[in-house]
Amino acid sequence: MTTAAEFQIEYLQYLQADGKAKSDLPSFASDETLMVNLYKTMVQVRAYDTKAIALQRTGKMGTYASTLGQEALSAATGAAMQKDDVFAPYYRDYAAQIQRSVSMLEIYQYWGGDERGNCYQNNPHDFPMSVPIGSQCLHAAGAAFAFKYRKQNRVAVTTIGEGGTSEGDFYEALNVAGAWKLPVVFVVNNNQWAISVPRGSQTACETIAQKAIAAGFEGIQIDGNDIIACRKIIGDAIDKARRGDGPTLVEAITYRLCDHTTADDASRYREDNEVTNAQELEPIKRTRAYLTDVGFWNDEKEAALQVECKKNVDAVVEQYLNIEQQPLENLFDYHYAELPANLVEQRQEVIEGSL
Ligand SMILES: Cc1ncc(C[n+]2csc(CCOP(=O)(O)OP(=O)(O)O)c2C)c(N)n1
Repeated sequence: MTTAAEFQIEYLQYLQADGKAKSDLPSFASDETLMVNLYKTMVQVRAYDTKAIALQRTGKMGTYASTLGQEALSAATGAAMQKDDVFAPYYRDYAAQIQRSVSMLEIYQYWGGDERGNCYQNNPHDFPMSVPIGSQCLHAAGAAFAFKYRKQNRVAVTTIGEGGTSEGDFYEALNVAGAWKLPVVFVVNNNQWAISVPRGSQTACETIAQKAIAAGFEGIQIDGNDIIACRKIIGDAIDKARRGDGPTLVEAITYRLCDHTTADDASRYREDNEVTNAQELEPIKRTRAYLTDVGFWNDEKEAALQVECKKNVDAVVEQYLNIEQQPLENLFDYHYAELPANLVEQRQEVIEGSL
C-alpha cells in the first residue's frame, strides 16, 4: 500500500498565560496603538457584557449569550477585517461587531427582543448574528461567491462554535468554499462546550481544524486566548483569501467562562475546578500582562480605561431603557419581504386587539 494523502495541523501560540512571549513576535505586536486598541476593545466588551447579564437578571433584557473569556478571538477577528468585507457572525462576537460599527445599543436591542437591533445603522453589509447554528457559514460562502463572481476584492468572514461544526450547513459551506476556492474565512471558537455537550463527545475528530482538509483547504489551530496569535493568523487568512488563494479554517482554542446563555446553569454539568483553571488562561489578563511588560500600559491607564468603559456602557443602558417601544404588530414585519395573506390577516387582528 502507498499513502493516498497526508496532512498535518499546525498549532500556534505566541503569548503564554503570563503574557510572556514564547517565540519571536510578529511586527504588529510592537505597534502600541494597534495593541492598545485591541486591549481597549476587549475591556469595553467585557464591561458591556457584564452589564447585559445584569439587565437580563433584572428583567430588562431577554436571553443573552455572554462572550466572557472569548474576547480576544472576537476582537482580533474584527480588527483583521476591512470595512468592505462582510461578517456573518454567530452570537458571541460583539467585540468584532463593535469594531465594525455595530453599536452596543443595537446589540442590546437585539437581545431585548427588538428587531431594529438587527438593522445596523452604520453597517449595511454585515449579516445579523446567527442563532440558527451553522446557517451563517452558508451565508458567508454565498457572499464570498458573489465577491468572486463580481471580481470584488472583498472577503467574507464567519464565526461558529465547535459544536456548530457538527452541523450539515457547516460541512456544505466548507465544501463549496473549497470547491470554488472562495474568499472566505471560517473562524471556529472552540470554547470546549456546546451548551452541556463537551468537546470530547462532540466529534471524534482530533482537531476541528482538520475538517477543512476534507474540503480541500488549510485548517490551523491557534490559542484563542492569545490576542497576537489570533490577530496574526486571522489576518493572514483574510489576506490569503483577498489574494485569491482560497479559504482557511481557523480553530481557536478558548474556554466559555460563562454559562451558555442566561437561560443556562453550567454548574449543573461542569466542574468548578475546570472553570477555575480556565480563568488562569483568560485573554484580558494575559494581554494586559503583555502590554505592561512592553511598557504600553500601567495602572493609571487601566483605571482611566475602566472609568471610560463604564461611562460608555451607562450611556448605552440609559438609551436602551428609554427607547421607544415597538407596536406589537411589529412581530410580523421582519420575516417576509411580502407577508402571506394569512399573516396579513393575523397582523390586522393584533392591531384591532382581537388576537
Ligand atoms: C440549527 C440549530 N440547532 C440547535 C440550536 C440550539 N442551540 C443553540 S446554541 C447551541 C450550542 C452551540 O454550541 P457551539 O456551536 O459550540 O457554540 P457556543 O454556544 O458554545 O459558543 C445549540 C445546540 C440552534 N440554535 N440551531
